[in-house]
Order: sequence, then C-alpha cells, then structure tokens
Amino acid sequence: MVNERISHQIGFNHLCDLPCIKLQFGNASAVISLYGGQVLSYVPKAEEVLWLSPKATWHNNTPIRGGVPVCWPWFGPAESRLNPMQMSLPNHGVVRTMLWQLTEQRCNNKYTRVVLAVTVNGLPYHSDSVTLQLTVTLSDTLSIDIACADKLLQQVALHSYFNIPMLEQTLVQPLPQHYLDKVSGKSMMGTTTTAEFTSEVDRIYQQPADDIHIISANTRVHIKQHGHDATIVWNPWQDKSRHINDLADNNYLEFVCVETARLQLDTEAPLQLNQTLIAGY
Ligand code: TA6
Repeated sequence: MVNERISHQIGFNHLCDLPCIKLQFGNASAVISLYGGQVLSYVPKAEEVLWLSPKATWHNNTPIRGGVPVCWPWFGPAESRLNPMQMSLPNHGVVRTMLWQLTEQRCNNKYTRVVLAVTVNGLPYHSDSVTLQLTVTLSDTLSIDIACADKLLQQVALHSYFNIPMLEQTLVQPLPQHYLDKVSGKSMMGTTTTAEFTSEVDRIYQQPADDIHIISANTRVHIKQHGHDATIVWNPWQDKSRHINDLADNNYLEFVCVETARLQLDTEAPLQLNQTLIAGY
C-alpha cells in the first residue's frame, strides 16, 4: 500500500529535475520537494490550492518560489542575536536551499504521511548540530508540522503561497486589527479584521486566531494553526514583483501568502508548529 500512495518522482511542473515525493489519499494528492522540504502542490479534488511561480528555480542555491517554503531558524534577515558576527546570511534562514531526507512513511485508512528531516551544522549562534523535522499528513485536509526538539533560539514560518482566482476579490480574515506594517515600517491599527489587497501588503499580525479564512471569488481555504505567535500576510503587488527575479510581472495577481509563524525569541523551548489546510469547505 505504501508504494501506491507514496511515490518518488523526479520533477514537478517545469522543475523537471527536482527530486520529489508524491502522496495520495483517495482523490487527494500532494507533492513535496526534497529540496527545501517544501510542499509544492495540494490538490484535494481537482483544484490546486497552492501557487508555484512559473519562474521558480532550484539551481544556484535559489529557494523555490511557491508552495510552502520553510523559513528557519530566522524569519526575514537574521536579527543580531542570531547573527552575532554580522555575517552575510540568507533571508528566511538556511533550510530552503538544503536537501532533506525522507525518514518515515506511513499509510492507513485515515491518512497518508511522510516525515522528512534535515540536520544543520554551523549556525552562526549555535555550535551544536540541530535537526528539524517536517511531517506532512494528507487526509481530508493537508496538515504540515514542523518540529525541532533541540533547545536553541529559533524562529520559524510556513510561508504558504495560495492560488487565488481574483486578487481584488480576495479577503483574509479574521485577523487582529493591530499589525506591524513592513511596507511603512510602522505599527498600525486597522479599522477591520480583514486584509484586502489594493496595494503591496506585508504585515505581521501578532497573536492571531487559530482559524483564518482565505475567501477569493468562489474559492475558500480554511487555515488552522497551532504553536504560532504570528501570522504574516504578503502580496508584493506590481512594483515589487518587477524586482523579484523569479516572479513574472503579473504573477502578483495570482497568489497571496498567509504564513503561520513563531517569531518571538524569548525562549529556547523546543519547536512544534502546525498549519492545516482545509479547502473548499
Ligand atoms: O513573508 C513576507 C516576506 O518576508 C516579505 O517581506 C518578502 O520579501 C517575502 O517574504 C519573500 O522573501 P524571499 O526571501 O522569499 O524573497
């Protein structure tokens, strides 16, 4: 049964030489790239839930633009506690460009599941090696867990890119009214609990709800999240898209990112974060 429902494949879409794993459960399928430990596709019935850039590449140490990138152990540029020597470090951590290993696979009548792991040595602020584990469970939903049992300061984000049919009709809700606006660098108090997209949006919402909904024309995605202390909502809009090499000029109309994250650096507690996707409910 494992062989039928969990298969290795080389290539996904235009990324024709990428090592991937395909999961199936009933009519649902998911594809995970070993490069980045990154879910690239989730098709619950017929429609693709996730967005992958047609210009995404994985060569030359480039993170794949789309799907669910894992940002770890820092989010955005590494802050000074995580980068004491002020080195030049990649945005969003180091595991987006590493090859992960398949360590477990399991099928039963409730789900199809794989576990991937990556071991990281030589973090600039932590001398021991650290292992990060990604569990992807496909059932009536797609559940993504990221865990690290080691004690160290760490941030994490599941930086999910969602396919949307119409950006101008897309709402993300409910969100706290208060957010950090990364576009202006200011702390903002909005008038609603909904994010809409009429210009560049790059917002960090602290202590959001466990349940968030993306509503776009006739499509719906329900995001359930656990272990988080923040949700990030991002759409680069037109000008920024032009400056991002692996986005075509109008690609910003096709996706929004809604990211489940743990960003506070007040504890060295082990990490356990989950984002579950329920589509078309
Ligand atoms: O999560 C939003 C964000 O941090 C934005 O500021 C934006 O630049 C984006 O992630 C993409 O980052 P990347 O390193 O993938 O180009």
